[in-house]
Amino acid sequence: MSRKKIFSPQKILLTIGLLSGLGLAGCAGSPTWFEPASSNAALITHLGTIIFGIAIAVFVIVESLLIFSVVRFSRKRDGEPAQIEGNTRFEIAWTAAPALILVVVFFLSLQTLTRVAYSPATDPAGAPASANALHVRVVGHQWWWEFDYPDQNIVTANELHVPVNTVVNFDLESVDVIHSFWVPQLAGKTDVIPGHVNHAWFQASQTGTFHGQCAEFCGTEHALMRFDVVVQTSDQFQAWVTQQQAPVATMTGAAAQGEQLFLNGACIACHTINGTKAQGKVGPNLTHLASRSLFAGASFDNNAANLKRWLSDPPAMKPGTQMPNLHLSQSDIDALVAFLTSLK
Ligand code: HEC
Ligand SMILES: [Cu+2]
Repeated sequence: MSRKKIFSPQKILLTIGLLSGLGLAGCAGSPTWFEPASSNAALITHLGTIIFGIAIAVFVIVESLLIFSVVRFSRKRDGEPAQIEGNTRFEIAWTAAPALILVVVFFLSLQTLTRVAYSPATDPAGAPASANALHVRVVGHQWWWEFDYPDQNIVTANELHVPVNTVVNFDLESVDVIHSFWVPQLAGKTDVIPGHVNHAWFQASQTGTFHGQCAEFCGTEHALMRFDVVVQTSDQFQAWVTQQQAPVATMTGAAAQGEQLFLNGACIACHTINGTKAQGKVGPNLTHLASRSLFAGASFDNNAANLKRWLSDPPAMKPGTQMPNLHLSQSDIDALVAFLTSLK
């Protein structure tokens, strides 16, 4: 009877291949810290690379010693090797070496931490204060992000617009549980804590759309609590500000019918539309909903088909969501979506 080998080289290679395939598939389109797009993210990536390098060196040394010992001192080769106990010099060495590595990593981390913690716009010890820093209040909600621009009088959700090469100072707050604000390509994680205002900042060095994600487990839909950061040239950003400040357009046809349903229905208990009697604060401000490319924690493409699916049964699309199924008729849903898609 032949004994089956459990760990054939083919099987090991296959396993490694499958695992790395899975890992890469999981990364497609998700946040990455490998391509920093701000000074802070560059510092964090730099530190991460050093620590990763140290970890690889430790791995290679330890595994080589292990494999060497297994082969060199195998019973098959020379019989049972000498049984020794204790070696003071070795023990001191393998206690001191990791301690030394940890001390080095600690001081490198401390250095990075102090450099990313203070915004040049608020910290006198930092770089020259930039007078035109942008101020954004970030409010974490189960499970979506609110972005307020107090100086511009804008309230939006799940899509943060910022100008390139400008310091952006964030005040982070939560209305419910602890969340964490994280945009790997722009800023490290900062906790978003109820009853306490935390601060973060970044200065984007290139334009583009960067993915953000809540990084502190906050309940059922933690994974669908995402957002996008759209970094624009200052002209594009100004155009966006002007658009967001504009009042709601006058609706006609089905959209006007939808507007009436909205203003006379349950929606106003939870949603705000600037300049109307809809002043609810439980859900996202919808004044310029149609200007955003994603909705519900940046989880779904913002188009008529998805909005219809959403209004017919929100918890079916995002289980656990705080927006209930309002049991709307199909004709009401059609009119409401005509209205929502006109909120440019
Ligand atoms: C009980 C409160 C409540 C009521 C009533 C309510 N909503 Fe919502 N709505 C929410 C919450 C909370 C969210 C955020 C859901 C999430 O992302 O998990 C939301 C999300 C949305 C979104 C997606 C917005 C975005 O930017 O992500 C739309 C569109 C929407 N609601 C439309 C409506 C309409 C239309 C009505 C009335 C028919 C309505 N809602 C009634 C609470 C409510
Ligand atoms: Cu979360």
